[in-house]
Parts: sequence; structure tokens; C-alpha cells
Amino acid sequence: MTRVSFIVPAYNEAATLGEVLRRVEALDLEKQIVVVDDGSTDDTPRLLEEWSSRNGFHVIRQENRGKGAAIRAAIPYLDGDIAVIQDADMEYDPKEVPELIEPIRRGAADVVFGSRLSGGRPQRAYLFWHLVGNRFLSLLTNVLYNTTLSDMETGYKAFRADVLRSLDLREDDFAIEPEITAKVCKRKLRVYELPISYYGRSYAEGKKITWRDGFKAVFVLMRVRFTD
Ligand SMILES: Nc1nc2c(ncn2[C@@H]2O[C@H](COP(=O)(O)OP(=O)(O)O)[C@@H](O)[C@H]2O)c(=O)[nH]1
Ligand SMILES: [Mg+2]
Repeated sequence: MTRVSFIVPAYNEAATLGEVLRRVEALDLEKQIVVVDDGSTDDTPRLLEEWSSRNGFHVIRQENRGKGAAIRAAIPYLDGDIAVIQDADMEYDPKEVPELIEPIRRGAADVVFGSRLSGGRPQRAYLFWHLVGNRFLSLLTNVLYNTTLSDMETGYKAFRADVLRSLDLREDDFAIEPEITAKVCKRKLRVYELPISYYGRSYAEGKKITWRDGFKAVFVLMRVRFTD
């Protein structure tokens, strides 16, 4: 049976992390869960304490350096055939993971992006400028790498685990998303997209990404294309 490694970056996510972990745990998959909590100041550490003795559950702690650093810290611990990045904030529903990884299981894909912009699934209507920014970044990705992605910033990205290990990721913050997208496209891997639901949260609810990350994404997409 295919083993699936969930990478869960969690920074001050006590309000939702428990439910996310329960939903992941409930999936009928052979799995491993690696949570990276780098300096949360809410109840996240206590909650993880309760889970830490479970089989296939691993917690990594380090100094706070951003989502990218958290994902990178998890990679050496992965023992699955497939790796999925699972945000801890309930914007992405773990129930959709079996569908997301299916093209990899079947041997058709090396990487699958869950798209919030390809239609057909519930999407919270809000944050117009995020939509514009995301469409622009996806268009730029498509032009630079001759591809057809609709949502390069999506948090749901699934990989053959060996492919994820080989990407040589370096970004610490939210620039990890364009870095992954760019490196995956540049390597000419078999990338697929699937529609996923998006239960977007507001800044008041704890969202952390900002317009600065959007500008940095442009830079990273260009840099990987022309130099790395
Ligand atoms: N470990 C860790 N996780 C982070 C950090 N920054 C963001 N995350 C996690 O990355 C995921 C996405 O962050 P979020 O703020 O929802 O980003 P957005 O939805 O893209 O605006 C969530 O699970 C966050 O807890 C960080 O500095 N450290
Ligand atoms: Mg989020």
C-alpha cells in the first residue's frame, strides 16, 4: 500500500490544528504525520504534546523562520512514497487528499497541485486583490515555464516523495510556494492539477500571507527561470 506523509506547518494554529489532525487521522490511508511548530505562543505546543505519542506522528520544533523553513525541516523525516503539504488552518480539507494523490498513485503524475481556481468546488468568496495577484502570478508562471497552471500559490501540493527531496528548496518564508512551483516546472516533471475546495480565512482569523509575499513571488519565479 502507498504510504502518504503529511507535512503540517503550524504556527499559532491551536484553533484549527486539532480538527485538521483528526481529519487527517481519519483518512483510510497508510500514513505518517510530521508537524512543524516553530515557536507558537498559543496552545499549539500543548495540543501537539497530546498527539506526540501516537504511531507515525512526529513533531519538529525549531526557531521561527517561516512556512518554507518549516516544510524544509520536515523533508528529512519523511518515510512515505507520497508527500502532501497540509496547512493547519482548515482552509484545505484533508478529505480531498485521497483524490489529490490519485494521479501520483496511478503513476501518471510526479506532482499534483490542488487548484482553487479551476471551478467545481466550494470557494469562499472574498479578498479580490488576492485573486488578482494569484491570477497574475499563475499567468507569469505559465509564460515563464510554458505551462498551464491556474493556481500556483495553492497550499495543496502533493509530490512523489523522492521528487520533493530532489527539489533542493531554499526559501524560508511564503516564497517556498513560487520556489516549489518554479523548480517543479523547470525540471519538466509531470504536473497535474485537480479542483479543490477552499475555505479561506480572513486576517482576523489568522491568515499570515501579505502583498509583500506576492512581490517576492515574482522575483523567485524569475530567478529560478533565469539563474538557478
Ligand atoms: N511552522 C510554521 N508554519 C507557518 C509559518 N507561517 C505560516 N505557517 C503555516 O503555513 C500555513 C499557511 O499559512 P497561512 O497564514 O494560512 O497562509 P495563507 O493561507 O497562504 O495566507 C498554516 O498552516 C500556517 O500555520 C511559520 O512561520 N512556521
Ligand atoms: Mg492558510
